[in-house]
Amino acid sequence: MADEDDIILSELDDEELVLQMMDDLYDGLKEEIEEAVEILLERGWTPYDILTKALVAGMTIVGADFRDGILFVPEVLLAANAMKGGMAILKPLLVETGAPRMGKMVIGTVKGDIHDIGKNLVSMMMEGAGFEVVDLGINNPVENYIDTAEKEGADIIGMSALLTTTMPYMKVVIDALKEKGLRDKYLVLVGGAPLNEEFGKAIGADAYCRDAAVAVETAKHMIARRHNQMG
Ligand code: B1M
Repeated sequence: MADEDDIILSELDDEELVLQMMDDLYDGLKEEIEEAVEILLERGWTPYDILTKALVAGMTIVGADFRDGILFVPEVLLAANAMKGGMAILKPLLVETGAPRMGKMVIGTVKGDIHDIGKNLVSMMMEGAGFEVVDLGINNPVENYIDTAEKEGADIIGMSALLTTTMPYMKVVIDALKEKGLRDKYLVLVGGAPLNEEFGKAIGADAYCRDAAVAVETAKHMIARRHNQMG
């Protein structure tokens, strides 16, 4: 629908374009988000900066208005869909090929929880850093984590939870690992907006990861330490 108010994204400077992306994400305009991501890439932005400074920053605004009852589930779904459109363009760029193999991670969102944007971001960044990632998707019971980690010979089990009601399930998975005598076999990393360092410690995870970049750094550091210990 072209009218005189139509905004030509390519004519905006970087700052205006990022603000416009936040608006477009808020309005769930997937095509506009995809176009803007392409424009920023052409202008030399790194995929990571586009993710964090435009897409994640925009989603934070959506989250605040969702919390405050200004936005509702259908609108947030559209915003999430628009964000995924942008992420799909960035994924192959974040996932470099030929990076040395760092280790293997099985990751999924826990049972009862269907939020997957943050988890997908972690998967992408981990792959970009040279980890092999087996993505279990959403709503995962204990068996999915443990059976897949065993079958795949994973080094790391990653869990994501976005709801205060689902985050305790992470402990269920960790306790099941303990019961099976498998706890020390895996590094268990947890993340998601409602978690914090203390919670990670309390449930017996190896580390809480504030964001995807921290997940990558923590995984690299812990895998290296483990290799050194074994060596
Ligand atoms: Co939901 N939701 N939601 N939601 N949603 C939240 C989480 C909420 C905080 C919104 C709010 O009220 N402000 C709130 C939870 C409140 C609480 O628990 N106390 C909430 C609610 C209540 C709900 C429903 C119950 C709403 C309803 O139905 N009435 C419902 C629950 C459904 C369910 O899961 N059973 C629901 C549904 C949905 C949608 C389906 C509409 C949609 C999800 C779409 C999708 O994911 N495909 C949605 C969305 C989009 C959100 C918000 C707005 C955004 C989440 C997001 O994608 N953030 C969210 C508000 C918020 O978090 N501010 C909200 C962007 C993403 C990049 O960040 O996921 O935090 P995040 O991931 C970060 C880090 O946390 C970390 O790294 C990521 C990247 O840096 N990280 C990890 C995440 N996982 C990790 C795993 C790791 C490591 C790091 O492993 C190693």
